[in-house]
Parts: sequence; structure tokens; C-alpha cells
Amino acid sequence: MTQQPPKSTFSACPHDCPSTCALEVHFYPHGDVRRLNGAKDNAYTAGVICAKVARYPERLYHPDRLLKPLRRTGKKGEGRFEEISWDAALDLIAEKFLAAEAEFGAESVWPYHYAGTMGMVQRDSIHRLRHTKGYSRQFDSFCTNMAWTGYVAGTGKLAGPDPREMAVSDQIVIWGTNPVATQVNVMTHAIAARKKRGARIIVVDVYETETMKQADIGIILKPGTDAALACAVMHVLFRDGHADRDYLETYTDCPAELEAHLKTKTPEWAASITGLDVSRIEELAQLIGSVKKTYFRLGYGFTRSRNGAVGMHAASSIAAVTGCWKEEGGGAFHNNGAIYQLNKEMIEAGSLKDPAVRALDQSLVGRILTDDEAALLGGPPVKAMLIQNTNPVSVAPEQDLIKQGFAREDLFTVVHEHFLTETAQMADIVLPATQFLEHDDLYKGGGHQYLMLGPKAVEPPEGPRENIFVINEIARRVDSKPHPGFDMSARDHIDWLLRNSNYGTLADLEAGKWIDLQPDFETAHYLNGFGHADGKFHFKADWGRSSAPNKPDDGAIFGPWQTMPELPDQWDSIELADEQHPFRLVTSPARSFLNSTFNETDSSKKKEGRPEVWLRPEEAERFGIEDGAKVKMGNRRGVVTLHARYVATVAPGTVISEGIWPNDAFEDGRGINTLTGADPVAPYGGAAFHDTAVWLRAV
Ligand SMILES: Nc1nc2c(c(=O)[nH]1)N[C@H]1C(S)=C(S)[C@@H](COP(=O)(O)OP(=O)(O)OC[C@H]3O[C@@H](n4cnc5c(=O)[nH]c(N)nc54)[C@H](O)[C@@H]3O)O[C@H]1N2
Ligand SMILES: Nc1nc2c(c(=O)[nH]1)N[C@H]1C(S)=C(S)[C@@H](COP(=O)(O)OP(=O)(O)OC[C@H]3O[C@@H](n4cnc5c(=O)[nH]c(N)nc54)[C@H](O)[C@@H]3O)O[C@H]1N2
Ligand code: SF4
Ligand SMILES: [Mo]
Repeated sequence: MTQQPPKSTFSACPHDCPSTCALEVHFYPHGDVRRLNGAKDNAYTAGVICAKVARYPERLYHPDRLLKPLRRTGKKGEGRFEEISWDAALDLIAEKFLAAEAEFGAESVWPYHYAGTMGMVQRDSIHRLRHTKGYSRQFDSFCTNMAWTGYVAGTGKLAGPDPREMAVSDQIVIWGTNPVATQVNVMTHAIAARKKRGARIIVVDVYETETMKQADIGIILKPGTDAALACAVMHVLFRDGHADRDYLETYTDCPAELEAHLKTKTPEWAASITGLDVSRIEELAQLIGSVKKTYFRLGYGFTRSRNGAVGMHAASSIAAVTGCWKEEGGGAFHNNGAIYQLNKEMIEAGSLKDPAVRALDQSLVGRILTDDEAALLGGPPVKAMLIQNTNPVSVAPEQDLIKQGFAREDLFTVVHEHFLTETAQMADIVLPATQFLEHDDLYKGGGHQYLMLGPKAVEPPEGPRENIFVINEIARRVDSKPHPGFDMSARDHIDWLLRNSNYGTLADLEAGKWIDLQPDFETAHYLNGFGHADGKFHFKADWGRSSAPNKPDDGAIFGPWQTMPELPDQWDSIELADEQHPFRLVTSPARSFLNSTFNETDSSKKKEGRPEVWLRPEEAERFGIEDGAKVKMGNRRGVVTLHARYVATVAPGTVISEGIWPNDAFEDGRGINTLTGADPVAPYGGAAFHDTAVWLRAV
């Protein structure tokens, strides 16, 4: 007799979202997944998840899901494929990878991945293949570079006050993040603080987001001007006696120098840069100065600019001026990356990593595939790629170049995917992948402090295979150096990682579901000293010379880093508007998509409507653009076609286009990243997705 399937089980959300929610998975009696909920017994998730993941069966049982390996039969990108067996596909991949290696060297093969799943076994095993073969490495630059570099410039460590303390805060400043859309649990805790303690919620963004609609105070500033706002706030704090001088003396590097430097950074000065009224800046500073328990929740959004690291450092400095770091419910939190000490040797084969092998910048994929010598770092052309967990033809900047690159007949591309994405459409071989409920993995929260298990909950359909299967099978066929990680199942990997990181065993984690790794209060609030060698918070940033999580290990430093201001200041390295490009475009996330994920589901597409550009009515009228009209938006990188919408609550001179829509949702198949630039941002790289000058024209 077959066993009765369980009614429910637990999991963890695999998506690239700081919330990394603890999930309950509910089944129908026949065993299919019925719905997903947030786990109530997880203190951060607290029973709440976003709507798009709650309706996961729509993605899991989607009729367009890839179920068979495919081989291209038509021209590149034409979309014509035939089914082949797994064995035939893997043999062909090995043959092509070996041929590229023989003719151009191992660096001509570029395994390319990102964070479609955040599960460490399925996401990072691609490094095991890379390092055991000496294939090109990847420099990650889509997401975290400016934010982490800027935060660590001040604190010396990527960690901060327990995010659950938002619930005991008196004031929460949500800066450059839109949690209603991007990390719903921030709202759970912020709203709890408001209900229980009357806490005030302040939101700083470049337009009125759904989060701002729920706030008590909304500050709408011009993109890339956050450092100016932060400086003026600190000016007022010093001026009006809200600076905690004892704290500054004990815990910071150069308070007197900062105070002198800020003398000219008046609200009037900042008003002219940010587009805010002087009174608004004064009001914000008074609120921050008068509430001890102020929790700054600093997001990624405001750092996706060419001055993003400077902006993040400036915003985090405010908390060091008021000394709110020492309060329960106070301080400045961005991400908890540094609290996890994980031994990933079996997953990544880091011991076999050859630092002499080039690390290609993932954002420069368009330039790399079109043989830009600088982007190729002096090495051979890229001749073969294995792509897992990412959709560069949609999500990466300089899309026109990327399409040209992937169209090369001499490039052999393998894409392992759930759906026939824009990238998969350009592939020579498409492999079907399991979804997170169909494989085992281990997750860590960026926006909280749990290490979490996501066990396999259902059998995959016949066809899709997990990422490590593909990695291990290719490794076997391309004569990689031996490594024990190739002979381990996902469960073996999880067990080994836990044991060798002193976090117990897989059996322990199966029983406990997650491990709370929150450091003690003194450590999290830096009461024993900040992460720098001198134990101080650094107002003076050591740009380009400091260590930071994203610092390239080949020593590369990018952009005009020598001109970065050491003390918090406005830095005009952004793509400023000019006569030809009167607007600055920000490509904020859409609530119902997660990067390019979920943009294949009907319910998400329906909720989001169509690709649009939002701008102020009076500015639109000046360019003869009517509400709802079809418009072209462009710059030197390319042109996209979408529809205009009048929105009065956007910063002056700014236009917003929410969401990474499928490229084919745009009239001529060009997606929003046609317009964004890939130039690496100072000092440690990153793509400035929210920093783009454009023109707009009615059509
Ligand atoms: N629904 C949904 N959730 C997501 C994602 C998604 O695409 N959709 N993406 C996931 C990923 S990969 C990540 S990294 C996180 C990122 O999540 P967040 O940290 O929230 O960062 P962003 O999504 O880039 O942008 C957040 C907000 O910053 C604003 N912003 C842009 N430029 C500026 C500026 O110069 N100053 C200020 N003050 N604000 C600015 C944008 O308008 C936006 O509302 O979210 C994850 N969650
Ligand atoms: N214009 C603009 N562009 C942006 C951003 C923006 O704000 N604006 N945000 C940027 C940011 S922050 C990020 S992080 C990047 C994210 O870009 P990506 O990492 O590409 O993000 P996703 O679209 O979430 O995931 C990519 C693919 O991974 C696949 N996938 C998921 N799980 C698995 C799995 O287990 N196995 C395999 N083989 N595949 C899987 C999904 O089906 C999906 O197609 O986008 C960046 N691009
Ligand atoms: S809020 Fe983020 S982590 Fe939570 S379920 Fe939604 S996508 Fe996943
Ligand atoms: Mo991201």
C-alpha cells in the first residue's frame, strides 16, 4: 500500500529576496501542492509571505514549463528546437566544451549563474565545475556591490541590529527600499511597531511607492541625491544639539572633522540637489534627532547608482551621529551576510580555485560576447557557456549588445531553466530544471538571521533535473579534476556543510527547520566596537583601499574611485540629465514579478498591466506626451517602446518604469535593460540599474 501523502510540510523561499521566508507547503489529498503560507513559528516570517509566492502552484504546474532537453534546429534565437535525451544533450555539451578548451583554452568556457535560486547547493555548485576545470570565473555585479561596499565602509562589517527589533522601535526609516513589493516582512515588523507603540514610519524614495503610501512621512527626492539629504540631516543634528557627543567620541573615527565638513551642507544646499523643500529636510532631521529608538532599514534601491556606495555610507552615518546604534530598536541595518560562517568546500571546490584565471564581469556579458577586449580582460573569446539561475538577455544591462553576442553562431550556449526564457531562446541546448519544491537545499537570510532548510517536498515531473545533476554529469564528461563534491547528493552536501561549519547535522536541521544565528545584542549593535581594526565607525571611508565583501580578488578597482569623497558628500558621478536626455530613469521592481521570475505567470502579468513609464503630468505635457500614449524612450544604448502614465508623485525630472517585463511585452521586443548601462561602478563594481539618462517622445 502506498503511504498517504502528508497534508503539509515546511520549506524556505528560494527567491532572491532579503526576506527568505520560512514556508508552509500545503498539499491536496492526491499529493499536488495546493498553496504556500508563511510559517507562523518563524519569528521573522511571522506567518506572512508575498502574494506571488503564496500562489506558487501556478508556477510549479505552469503549462509552459520545460519538461525535456532541447536542441536548437533553427537559427540562433529563432525558437526552433527538437527534443533530445539527457544523455545525448550531456554528451554534446561535453564535446563542445572540450573542443573550445582544446582550441582556445579552458578560459573560453564561461559558466554563468546568478540567484534565480538562493539555495547554496543548487546555486553555487557551478563553481565546483568551474574551479576543477579552470573555466573562466565570474565577477558578480548585478546586485550588491555598491550597497555592501558603502555599508561596510562605515561599519567594517556586513551585519547589524536584529531585524526583528524593528517591532520594538519608535521610528523606522525605510530608505531606498520598497518592502511592500520587495521584502514584505519589513512591513510586518514596522506595522507591528506602529500598532503596539505608535512607531512612526518614514520612507525615502524617488516616487510614491506602495510602501510610502503606508508611511507616516514620505520623502520623495531626486535619484542619486541621498548623500546630500543625509549630509543635511547630519548638519541639522550637529547644529541643533541632537548629536550624541559621548557616543561620537567613543565609537567614531573623526567626529570633529565630520562636524566641520558638514558646516556648509545646509538644508538649503541639499534642497537644491535633492529637489526637496528646505522645511521637509528640517522636519526629517528633527524627527530623527528627537527619537532615540530609530531603526534605519537601508535597502539596495538607492545604491543602484554610480554614486551608490557613497549614498549608502552617508545614510548609515546618520545613525552614528545620533548614537541610535546603542538602542534596542535602533541602528542601521542593511544585510546580515557576515554572520554566517559556512564551509562551502564540497559545494564550490574553493581549494582548487586558481586566482590566475580571469573573473569576467557578469554585467558586461554583452561586451564580453561581442569581443570587447577590455571586458575579456586580455584573455580568449568566450566560446561556450553554461547558464543556470539567471536570465541575462532580460535582466542584464546593455541588452542590445547581449542579444548580438548570444546570436553569434560560433558561441555554444547551454541554458538550464524552468521556462523558455529570453536567454533559453538563444541557446543551443536547453535543459529542464527542477523547481525548489522538487529538490533539497539550504538557505540563509540576508534580511534576517536564520539558516534554513528547504527539503524536497514533491517529486518533479519526468524530465527536469536538479542543478547539481547537470554539474556533476558535465564534470564527469569533461575530465575535470576529481573532487568529492561531485559524488554527493544535495542532502549529503547540506549535511557536510552543517557539520563542517559547526551547525549540527542535516537530521538536526530537519527537526528544527531553521537555526537562529542572531549574534548577541552587544555584537549586533557594535557596542564592543565596530568591525574595523580600530573598532570605530568610519565617517572617513577608505574607498578602493579597504576590504569589502565585493572587492574583486584580482585587485581590480573600477570607475573614478580616486575622486570619491572620503567624508559623506554628494558625488556627481551619476548619469546626469542633459539637453538630449532630459529625464533620469529609475527601473524599480514590480510587486508581482521578482526580477524576471513570475513574469511568465498570467496572474502576475495581469496585476502589472503592461510596460509603462510614469512621469509628472506637467513634464509630460511639455514634451507633448498624453496620459496613456505610446512613447519611445531612448539613449545612446538603444530605444524601447512603452506607454506613458501620468503620476504626480514622482521626483522632478525623474521617470519610473516598474518591473523587468518579458522583452516581448514591448512592441519591438526590446526590454527595459536596453537602456541601462553596464559600466562598473566605483570602487568595487556593480551595475547602476537606477541611474540612466533618457529622452522621451510621443509616437
Ligand atoms: N516584488 C519584487 N521583489 C523583489 C525583487 C523584484 O524584482 N520584485 N527583486 C529582488 C532583488 S534581486 C533584490 S536585490 C531586492 C531589492 O530590493 P530593494 O532593496 O527594495 O531595492 P530595489 O528593488 O532596487 O529598489 C527599491 C526602491 O529604491 C528606489 N530608488 C531607486 N533609486 C533611488 C534613489 O536614488 N534614492 C532612493 N532613496 N530610492 C531610490 C526605487 O524606486 C525602489 O522603490 O528585492 C528583491 N525582491
Ligand atoms: N532594469 C533592472 N534590471 C535589473 C534589476 C533592476 O532593479 N532593474 N535588478 C537586478 C538585480 S538586483 C538582480 S539580483 C538581477 C537578477 O537577475 P536573475 O538572477 O536573472 O533573476 P531571476 O529573474 O530572479 O532568475 C533568473 C532565472 O533563474 C531561474 N531559476 C530559478 N530557480 C532555478 C533553479 O533551481 N535552477 C535553474 N537552473 N534555474 C532556476 C528562473 O526560472 C529565472 O528564469 O536582475 C538585475 N536586473
Ligand atoms: S517575500 Fe520574498 S522571501 Fe518571502 S515569499 Fe515573497 S519572494 Fe519569497
Ligand atoms: Mo538583487
